[in-house]
Amino acid sequence: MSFRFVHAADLHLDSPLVSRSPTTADRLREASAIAFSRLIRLCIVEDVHALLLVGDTLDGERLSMATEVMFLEGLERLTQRGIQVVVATGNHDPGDGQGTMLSLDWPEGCHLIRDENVVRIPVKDRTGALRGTVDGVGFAARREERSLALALAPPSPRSVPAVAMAHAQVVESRGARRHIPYAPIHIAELAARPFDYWALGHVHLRQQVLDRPAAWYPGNLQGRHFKEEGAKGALLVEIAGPGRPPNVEFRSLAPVRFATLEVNGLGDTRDAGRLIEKVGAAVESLRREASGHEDLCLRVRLAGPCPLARRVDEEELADTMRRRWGLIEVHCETHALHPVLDMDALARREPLVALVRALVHELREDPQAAQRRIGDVQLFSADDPDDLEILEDVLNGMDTRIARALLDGGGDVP
Ligand SMILES: [Mn+2]
Repeated sequence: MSFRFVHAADLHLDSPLVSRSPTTADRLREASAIAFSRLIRLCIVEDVHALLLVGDTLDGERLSMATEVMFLEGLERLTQRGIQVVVATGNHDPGDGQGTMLSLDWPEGCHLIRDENVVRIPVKDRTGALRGTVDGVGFAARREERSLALALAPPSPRSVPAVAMAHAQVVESRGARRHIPYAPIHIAELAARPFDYWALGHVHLRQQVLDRPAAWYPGNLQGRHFKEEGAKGALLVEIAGPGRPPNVEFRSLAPVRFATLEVNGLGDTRDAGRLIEKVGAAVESLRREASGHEDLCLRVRLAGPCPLARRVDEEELADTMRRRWGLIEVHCETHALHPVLDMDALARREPLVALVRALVHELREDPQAAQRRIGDVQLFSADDPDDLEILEDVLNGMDTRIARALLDGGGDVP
């Protein structure tokens, strides 16, 4: 008998969205409600045994009445159908005495894991048969520096799949550095606790952090800014039996997607029409990927040589794009765009351009070289994917940007 559940985390309901325009903020509030109703529908349509919400369900203490009603009614639709709901607290919605999480009128069949004390929930189906167990810990207070998940251990022996849930920072996960390192845990520590599945929350980038036992972050439910890009949703998990590897499927639920488009190859773009056409091709391909049911907030980075480099107005282009393709929000960045330069000739003429070119080439080919140059200062690790991404960003077009700066400083365009 399999155990089937939906794993979601970091809903951040009623996030204040201060960094967005009022219009976008309205769309995102609506999108967050739609994503939540899709999450509920997913549980019903897939007829799962449980919904796991692994922390930061609420963004902060304040929950509007409309959101509170929507949230509790959604959960009640599940519990009425015999689908159990397990909610663990996180740093945004701690379970201490004054918290909103404690004052909510949770429907029967909802379990709140509110502090560091391990809770084990037997999950049963409608016939009363045991399908799986969920062990979890939660945050009592906002700041939690202890490794709470270390207290979790699977039942032994067991007749049904065992799942662990914890809002925690897996130290080695991608994008971990963008989050405060609350309740840190290492991959080796997850591996040493042989659950059938680790349901994690906190890091907003969806990822599998470990293969056996499978450990996943589902990412947040609806992106709110450009650090939360791509399709967002929840994981549908099925475990055929204890010790069996889970089947994990991502389901896209967010109606609004944040994305960054890098547009290069503009060397032959001599007029506005051609520029719009080139950018439009990139927008269309993103739309196809988003399968047409997501509205887009776009950041468009134009880079490389372009005859229009000195004419492009960021705001004007963004506005044109927004209207033309019905996008919610568009930001254009053109700082990496430059006039068509003969870099070989420049490098021969300008020693600084030659030096930067050689350096960029060296760092691209051999990221370890960056480490050697930086020396013992532990700012950069050539083994860290986050660091390599930052390095690649910095290097991208660096030689031509410096060449352009030199030219703007009095040189002639060759
Ligand atoms: Mn968190």
